[in-house]
Amino acid sequence: MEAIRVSGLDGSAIAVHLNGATVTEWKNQRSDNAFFVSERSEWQEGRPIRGGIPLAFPQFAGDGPLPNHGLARTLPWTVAEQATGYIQLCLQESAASRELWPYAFDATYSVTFNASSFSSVLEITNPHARAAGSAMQFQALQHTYYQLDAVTTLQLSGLEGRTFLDKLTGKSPKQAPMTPLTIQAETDAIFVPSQNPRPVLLQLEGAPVIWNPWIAKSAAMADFGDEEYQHMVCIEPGCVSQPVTLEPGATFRLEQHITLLVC
Ligand code: TA6
Repeated sequence: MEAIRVSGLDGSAIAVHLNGATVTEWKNQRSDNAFFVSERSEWQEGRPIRGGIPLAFPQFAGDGPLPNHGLARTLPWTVAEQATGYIQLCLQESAASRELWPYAFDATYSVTFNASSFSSVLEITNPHARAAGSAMQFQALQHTYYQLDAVTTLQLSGLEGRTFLDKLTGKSPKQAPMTPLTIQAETDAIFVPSQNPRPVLLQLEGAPVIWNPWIAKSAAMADFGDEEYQHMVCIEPGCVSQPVTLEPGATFRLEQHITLLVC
């Protein structure tokens, strides 16, 4: 599965796959790849890539009748526009998508980057005319995998005291501690929106999902190395706990902005 390589300023570059519009690399001023990709990832059309930024749409996880994380991450997108430090991909409803989900939609995924910042915006439009069409409801998320030296040294600030649904204990609401979030065991936390969202280590809007499979879940995933949990964390901006209702003619926008803290 060939990647599209886009060059940016100051030696920066990204790699993106038409399969799911999945960004798998961001070469920046601090690393050859800020994103984690499993050495055991599958690289087949129609199969999810284990790493980078898989897109979850119109469903998160197994919350409904669709495959895990919906259909966007395993359908072929097309390039709409490309320039230095920028690429935009698009996906429209098709016979393949209608088999799984009976709604018309127009999706675009725009990535803008350089050697110190990376932004990716997922936009979903309900193409029906305002008068004639019907609203559509969905979840959407950018499932971003970050490469880490050691997950046990991660301090994730900006979520102190926030409410989250714990997927490991059946989504019961819990309160995050008033200290930076650390990962010391399997973690699968769906944060709910807050009135005053703050930058979460990497500037994120909305309410992220934080995930690390830890030991047992890593061993259970065929496309994930047993020890790889030690060098990754998923910080996933999205609308999960409160699905989106999109009226005819309206456009939903989910942004992710990553700024390298040069220290
Ligand atoms: O985002 C967290 C999560 O929903 C986990 O529960 C785990 O299922 C992860 O996504 C990966 O899902 P995948 O379908 O890519 O194996």
